[in-house]
Amino acid sequence: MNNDQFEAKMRQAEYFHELRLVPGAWVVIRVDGRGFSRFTEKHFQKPCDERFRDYMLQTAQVLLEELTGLYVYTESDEISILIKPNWNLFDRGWEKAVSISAGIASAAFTHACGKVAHFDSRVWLGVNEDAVVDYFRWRQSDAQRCALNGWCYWTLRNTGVNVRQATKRIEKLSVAAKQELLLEYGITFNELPAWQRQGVGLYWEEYEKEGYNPQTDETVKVLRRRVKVDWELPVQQDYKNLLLNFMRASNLV
Ligand SMILES: Nc1nc2c(ncn2[C@@H]2O[C@H](COP(=O)(O)OP(=O)(O)OP(=O)(O)O)[C@@H](O)[C@H]2O)c(=O)[nH]1
Ligand SMILES: [Mg+2]
Repeated sequence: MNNDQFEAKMRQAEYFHELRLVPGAWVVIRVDGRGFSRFTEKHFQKPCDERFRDYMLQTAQVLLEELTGLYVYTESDEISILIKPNWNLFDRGWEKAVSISAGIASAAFTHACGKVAHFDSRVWLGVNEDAVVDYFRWRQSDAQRCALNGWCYWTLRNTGVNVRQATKRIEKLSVAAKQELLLEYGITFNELPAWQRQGVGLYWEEYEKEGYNPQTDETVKVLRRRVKVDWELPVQQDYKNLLLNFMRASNLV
């Protein structure tokens, strides 16, 4: 076997490397903190911690920029990055998309937080705009469910109830009953900060900046892009409209 044959034989065993993200499909890459239940328990306030949220937001912004995303959504220890159908980064290689996004998230979070943390990553594919809307509604309802459960669990724990009792007390309660439980402790769930209940969105916005044109010696207005952090994400139909706007605007570019 000559060198070329040997090279080809070895490359053949890189079995998944040729996999490509389906052409023309909407892509969402979701990264999720690995073992963050234990990690957050050691270092952060429960159930929601502003420092932790800020590290997640810094990580989300790096992902939006590095992966040239259209929209990024973060809740709990996860970040979803929406990528437009004609995205061509990494030649749409599936292995690259998954491994590089996990690498970026792990590095950015570790850098922001000062403690080593890892993220896993996966790819979701959407056939059309409606599927993408469903995806983000799905993650937003996960945020609502986790926030309500987290608040119930830690409110009970903070009054001296043990793990088993707290878990048992809330496991069969309806959403309304969980909200009632919180009210008994003076917490109105719907008045908690929106970032805790709805998650946070990041997207590009254009703004006008004053510039100087040396050729005409004039002050001119120029359009620039910056990342906007949306602390009050809408829900239901309004969220759908926001997402459709991003997707339709991206088709014009
Ligand atoms: N203390 C604290 N914990 C948080 C906060 N946000 C998310 N978490 C925790 O992060 C964990 C995220 O859940 P999972 O991703 O399902 O669990 P995990 O331990 O990361 O497990 P894997 O993702 O499977 O590796 C939950 O235990 C949340 O309570 C926060 O602001 N404060
Ligand atoms: Mg996790």
